Amino acid sequence: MGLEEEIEALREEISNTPYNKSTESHIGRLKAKLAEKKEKLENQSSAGGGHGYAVEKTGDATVAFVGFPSVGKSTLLNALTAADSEVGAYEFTTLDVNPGMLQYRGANIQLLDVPGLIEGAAHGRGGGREVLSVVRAADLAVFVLSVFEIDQYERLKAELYENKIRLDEEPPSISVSKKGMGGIKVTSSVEQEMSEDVIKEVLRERGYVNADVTLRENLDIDRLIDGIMDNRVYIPSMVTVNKVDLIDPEYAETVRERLRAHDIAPADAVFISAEEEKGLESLKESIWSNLGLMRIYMDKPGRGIDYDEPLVLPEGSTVADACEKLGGDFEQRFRFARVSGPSAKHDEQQVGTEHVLADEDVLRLVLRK
Ligand SMILES: Nc1nc2c(ncn2[C@@H]2O[C@H](COP(=O)(O)OP(=O)(O)OP(=O)(O)O)[C@@H](O)[C@H]2O)c(=O)[nH]1
Ligand SMILES: [Mg+2]
Repeated sequence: MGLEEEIEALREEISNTPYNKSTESHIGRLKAKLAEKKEKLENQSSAGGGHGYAVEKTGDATVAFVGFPSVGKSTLLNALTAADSEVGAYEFTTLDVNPGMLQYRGANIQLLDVPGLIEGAAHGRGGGREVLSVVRAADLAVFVLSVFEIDQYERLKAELYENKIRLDEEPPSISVSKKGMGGIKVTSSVEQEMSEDVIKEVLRERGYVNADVTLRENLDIDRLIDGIMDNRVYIPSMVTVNKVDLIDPEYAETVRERLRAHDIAPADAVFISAEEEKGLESLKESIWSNLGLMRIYMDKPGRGIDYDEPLVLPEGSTVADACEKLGGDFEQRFRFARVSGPSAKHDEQQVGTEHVLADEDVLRLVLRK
């Protein structure tokens, strides 16, 4: 039996086995085995000369537009950026990944228009795997849905999941350290719904013989496997609904219903018309907030405060992070900093490298000569 058949057989067995306490360990083992085989298959095919898209990551953040063919991804990219991505009234106009740069609030946000995801893309058909590798490297996935095809959302999400992209969730809180002896020891700071035996089975299947496993959240089998496999990425996502120019106002309620049916709060989905350039300001605003970025205005000696080109950092960044992003020898020469704005107790507050900055702070670094 080839790897692909083995994977198919495992999938089948998993879906045919009812889940209960007595089958839990068995299912755990099967799922771990499946994850292992999929990884192997992947390594094989990438060794066989599979080449991903080499889109260089530039700017402060990268956003991937994910959608079926012809939903308007290229039109949208063109409307948002200066790039000229080919737009056509037939499917698969975009045979390659098109990058464009969106300037928003002083940040450079790279937008990637990826070819339409199709059925089976995650299994390497239709060049889908290369497309998905682009999504994996992004800081945010934006699902582009056409107003008449909201249901495509589930398929897109499934494709991403299959390709080990986890949306809107934190990485599992689990650590495993290999030991020389003593078998597998499980410690958990919270109560687990899975029995210890299941956890051990899954780890053994992954090849652990002696190891200390520490869990800090209640995990199910899938998240346990995610936690012990490499290669999972965790990125936020959002939804935009395109081609709203084609519907009557009354139909909007139907669209909202469809969104709710897929657990998308209608208020969180951004309604746009890429063609008529409507709703694009809300979309940019929403992309910005989903990326979780903030602007730091640098007060440069002799040059004043630079409001045009802020330093763009992830929310929660510190003065040390700002120094690092600035590069050079700022970190080594750092004496103290002065901060004014939302994070400061008062103007020109003197702070150290550990100070947590906030959006629109003004920052001045005082350095050693
Ligand atoms: N009415 C209307 N048509 C749109 C809108 N956005 C895109 N279109 C049309 O939809 C068709 C497909 O648009 P593209 O931007 O090429 O779609 P795509 O998602 O990039 O498609 P692929 O590259 O094939 O994956 C084109 O004829 C566009 O003119 C919109 O907001 N309203
Ligand atoms: Mg396109």
